[in-house]
Amino acid sequence: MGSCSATARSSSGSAHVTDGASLTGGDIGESAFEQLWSAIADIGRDPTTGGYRRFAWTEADLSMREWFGGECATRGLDLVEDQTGNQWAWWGDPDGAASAGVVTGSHLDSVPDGGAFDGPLGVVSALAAIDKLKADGFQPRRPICVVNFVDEEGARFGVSCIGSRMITGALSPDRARALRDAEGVTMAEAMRAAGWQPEHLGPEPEVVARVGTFVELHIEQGRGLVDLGRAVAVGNAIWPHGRWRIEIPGEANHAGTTRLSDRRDAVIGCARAVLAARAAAETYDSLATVGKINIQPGGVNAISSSATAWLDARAADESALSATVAQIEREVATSGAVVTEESRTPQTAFDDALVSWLANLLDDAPVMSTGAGHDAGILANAGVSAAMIFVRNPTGVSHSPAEWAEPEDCQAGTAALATVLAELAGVER
Ligand code: HGY
Ligand code: MN
Ligand code: MN
Repeated sequence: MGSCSATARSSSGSAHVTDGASLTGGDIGESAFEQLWSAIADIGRDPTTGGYRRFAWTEADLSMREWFGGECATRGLDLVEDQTGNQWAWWGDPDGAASAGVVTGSHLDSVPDGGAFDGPLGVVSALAAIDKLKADGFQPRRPICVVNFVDEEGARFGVSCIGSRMITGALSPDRARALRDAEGVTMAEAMRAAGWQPEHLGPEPEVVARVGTFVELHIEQGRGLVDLGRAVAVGNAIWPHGRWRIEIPGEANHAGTTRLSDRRDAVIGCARAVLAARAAAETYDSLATVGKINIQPGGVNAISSSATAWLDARAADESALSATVAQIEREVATSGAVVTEESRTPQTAFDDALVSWLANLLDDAPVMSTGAGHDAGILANAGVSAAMIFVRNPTGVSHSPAEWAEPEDCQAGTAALATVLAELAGVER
């Protein structure tokens, strides 16, 4: 693929990107991007925190899906929804072409109080890139698609990347249907309430086979690009990571009458689990976080009868990840806690040839790995040629309303994506 780069740079006519300042002025249609962006700015936004709560199959998520469908219709893209709810908007017939499609996009759901960019930046940039290609009179020789993957964050049902895991066979449909949210609603019930048929969930190899190449654009979730002074990078790998549920037993009793020596306080075990996660991460140079805790019965004047803590752990390699979790398991066992794996995603290497080709095409863009999970990683692990484009985040903060990208960097990302789509879809590969 690297050999394509010399002609690639000139044939698409797109702006060449090294940083925001080098973007050809007005090339992408700033107002088109801004219009797309502002149309979703208030959907699922909590006015108090400024964060987004766009959880799968909720009203906010359904509004985002409807918005996406409308934008695809406006562009004459054919919207196809698979049985899991992923939305695929095709420019060209995915089943009538000699080569499988060039797919981009990301997700529109969020974590609790998430930022505006994690997910939507990839979708909006994809639509804006298509606008640019259409305005340029570009005729794809391979079908191009913008995808919105359902439930990437797993904020509601606990398992991330439900949409891509399901279609690739990485998540069992029975398990997915039975996942419950905090109110006890199963995923099957939530889907059905939104008008879907969860009984049809399952692997969809014919859907995956339409994806010849997948390039997901995403806000960077750290400060790599800030430190490098670049607007855009290419992602080449994802750390192995997973989620574990820690159930800590206790015994309910009166806070004002129970002697300290007589207590079995689940919150003490929970505190031990939190500190064990931190200690294990320090030992193995990994990352371990307890970001969600459920304490029962939750009375100020009652000793807790049980607690559930969720562990998110990530590491540079599989053995460091396993060692991190094993150390935490040993520590929490002293409180009688039981640890259950809820999901685990192996180390992911994106397509090397695609990564080098992208970096070369995008003016020797830096190449970086990430500890964040993405649908691109799930597809790559299922054998799809995939890679990512990251856009600079000056705050370096993500999964928070502080997440940010400057407008000129959004333009740079869109320009980069337009270039990539034009090159990948402009010649048979
Ligand atoms: O949690 C993650 O890694 C991601 O942002 N979905
Ligand atoms: Mn995220
Ligand atoms: Mn994301």
